Amino acid sequence: MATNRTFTMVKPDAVAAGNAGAIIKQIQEAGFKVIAMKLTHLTPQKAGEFYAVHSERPFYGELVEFMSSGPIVAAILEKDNAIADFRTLIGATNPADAAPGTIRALYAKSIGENAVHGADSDENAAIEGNFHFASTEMVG
Ligand code: 3AN
Repeated sequence: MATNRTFTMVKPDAVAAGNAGAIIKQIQEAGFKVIAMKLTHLTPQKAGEFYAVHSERPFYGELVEFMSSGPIVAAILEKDNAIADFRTLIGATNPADAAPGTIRALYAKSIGENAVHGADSDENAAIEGNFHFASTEMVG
């Protein structure tokens, strides 16, 4: 079923490299409307909570450390077919496998430091958006 909203984070590697503006521009040019957005710095506790679903994976500690290592830009985005279209726009998790022109192909350094997050389902987009934003911080 077509979904209307997704959730993204521009990760610490891309913010530190000064690429947040270019990434947000590419997202908007692909037809996504920004419903909520903030620059924030996750504590290790908050990053651990956000990625709790991955707590059994071998890279969990590394992921939490990385995601709390510097500021991120969190956003809720709206577009027809938002979940699938956004994952196409960002490319594969491993930038070595990401299609040319995708955000990860352009800006990601590695499978761990991969520039952007994109929600993988309607349900997770709502959970993740509500994790970062109060309803008063969302427009539309
Ligand atoms: P995606 O972000 O494409 O949905 P997931 O959900 O499999 O990918 O992984 C969540 C995050 O965990 C990734 N964005 C990446 O930062 C990190 N990650 C995934 N696989 C690895 C790995 N093999 N080594 C280090 N970090 C990883």
